[in-house]
Amino acid sequence: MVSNGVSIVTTTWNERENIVKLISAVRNVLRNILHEIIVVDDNSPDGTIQVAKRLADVAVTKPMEGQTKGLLYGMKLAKYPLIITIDADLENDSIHIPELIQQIANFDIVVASRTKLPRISEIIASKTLGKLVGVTDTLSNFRAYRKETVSKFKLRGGETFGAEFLVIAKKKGLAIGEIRYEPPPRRENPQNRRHSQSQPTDDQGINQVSNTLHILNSTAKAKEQGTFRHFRFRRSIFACSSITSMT
Ligand SMILES: Nc1nc2c(ncn2[C@@H]2O[C@H](COP(=O)(O)OP(=O)(O)O)[C@@H](O)[C@H]2O)c(=O)[nH]1
Ligand SMILES: [Mg+2]
Repeated sequence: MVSNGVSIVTTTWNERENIVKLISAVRNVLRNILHEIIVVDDNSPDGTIQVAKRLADVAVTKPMEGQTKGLLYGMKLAKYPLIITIDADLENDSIHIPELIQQIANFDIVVASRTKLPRISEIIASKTLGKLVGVTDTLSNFRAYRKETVSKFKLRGGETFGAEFLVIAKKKGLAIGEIRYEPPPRRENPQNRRHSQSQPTDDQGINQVSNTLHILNSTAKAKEQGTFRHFRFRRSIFACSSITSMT
């Protein structure tokens, strides 16, 4: 599969310096493998797109919609049968790409999970949805996908698109694999990271929790209708709700 090529998809918001480092690291890791690098930028004010246009194979700007819509957009542009999604801020070390490529031979989706989850919303997702799908870091967007898998899915595309994708994949009986890595320290959260000053990082955590609850809730409904037969949903939702009410 890998001999047919790998599409690397990343999204950027004010990553002018990091995108240079990321592209150089990815090119180095994939120097013997046919690949393309796709950058989806939401018109970052720091001019990331000009740098990306010079260094990436595909660099596009689009209206401001956030990271996960950007990933979906970039995945649709991918020309190779294997897609790797990776953050541009260097928190996902491209050194793990070969392992993802190796593992995708055995699975339909492989998630690179962090061994330490810094946000409470990520821990909640891991302890609930994670148990459901057998992945410890459901909100990690550092992943390998078979392109044929991605094109079949209809997704809500919120902040937890990654988790939603895993639930649907599990329901469809796709094979989900995982590799684990120790993440570097999380970077600071400057105000200019996100496209909207009204969407600071705290809100991102709340969005993640609310989307996690939404996905659990829809999954529980699907179970009632007999379309999904996994795990103890009530316990998951209870755990999730009690933790949310504490935050
Ligand atoms: N296109 C686009 N990319 C974004 C947006 N917000 C974040 N990103 C990118 O998505 C990746 C992960 O974002 P980050 O803020 O680090 O998320 P975190 O690691 O979950 O805190 C980085 O490459 C960001 O530059 C956005 O609104 N639009
Ligand atoms: Mg980050």
